[in-house]
Amino acid sequence: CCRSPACDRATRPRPSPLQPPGLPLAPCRSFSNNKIQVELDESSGVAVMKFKSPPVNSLSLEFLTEFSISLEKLENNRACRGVIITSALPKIFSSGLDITEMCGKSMEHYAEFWRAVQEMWLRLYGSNMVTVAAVNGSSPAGGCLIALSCDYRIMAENPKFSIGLNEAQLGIVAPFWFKDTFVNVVGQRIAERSLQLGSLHPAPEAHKLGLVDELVPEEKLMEKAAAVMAQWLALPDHARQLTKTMMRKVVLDRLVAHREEDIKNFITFISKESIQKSLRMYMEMLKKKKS
Ligand code: CO8
Repeated sequence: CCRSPACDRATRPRPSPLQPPGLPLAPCRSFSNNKIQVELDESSGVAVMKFKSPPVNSLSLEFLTEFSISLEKLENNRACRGVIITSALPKIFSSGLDITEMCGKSMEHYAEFWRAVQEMWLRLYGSNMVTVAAVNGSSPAGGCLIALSCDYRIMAENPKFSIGLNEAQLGIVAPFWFKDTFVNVVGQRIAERSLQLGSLHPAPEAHKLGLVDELVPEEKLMEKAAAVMAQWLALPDHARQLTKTMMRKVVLDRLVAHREEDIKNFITFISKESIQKSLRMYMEMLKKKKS
């Protein structure tokens, strides 16, 4: 058992608590891919991951692959205990799955894309690190899933920013593991209503529903996220990690057990002409809204 990342992380010496703002900068290691920038402060053990894929941080195959690789790198780095996830773009956290990846592509592409979506979620929801989402913009569908998969969600208190699983509005259905993640945060009743209506909740409403844990003025978001992270990291890793695993394992295992079937279901569903038509109309609606 002690070879597992959880045990390894639990028994190694813990770095110092998170450095308060204003002190000289601690040693930082950063790596940046095309779409995601990561900075790890080795003295605190906290990484900040910023999505930087304009215009809207949509979750393309390339983005998802970079995301999973970045998470894996941090997970395997003994100096990292927690990650704050946010966006480098103004007004948008993430617009969710890249709809163009689900339109007019081959079966092979749909399979590869869906496997990457699954992989991202398995890594994030199952992470041993403390994960805090600093939601600094709108966060529909897959963007909401990322926030829901973290341990704690702080959102900028701007009512123009909204969050939710709005798949029903696109004429598609959130998969069971999106639903499970949502239910585990807000409970059955709220999830049932919100999912059926494909609701996007403005930040104040999302807070009322428990979809996000806290609202703060946008300029205080990162400071608050750092403070929350320090609070979570003050506990011994092993107890927190084992508790997290106990809470999330059933839901994670359900996808692991049905992964291939889930990919097949996605391909069958997304290739239907009626679904393709809905997605095309939705993309057109987005473009019209702009002009
Ligand atoms: N995918 C691809 N392109 C997108 C997406 C997206 N998710 N979102 C926006 N874009 C594009 C727009 O078409 C536009 O392109 P262009 O510049 O070529 O016209 C560009 O990004 C900028 O978009 P906007 O002008 O709309 O930008 P705004 O800042 O005004 O608004 C929003 C940003 C709020 C994010 C808005 O773009 C929006 O609402 N986007 C749609 C978000 C959405 O509904 N996402 C759902 C994706 S589906 C998903 O994540 C889960 C699917 C589960 C699959 C289950 C199947 C079985």
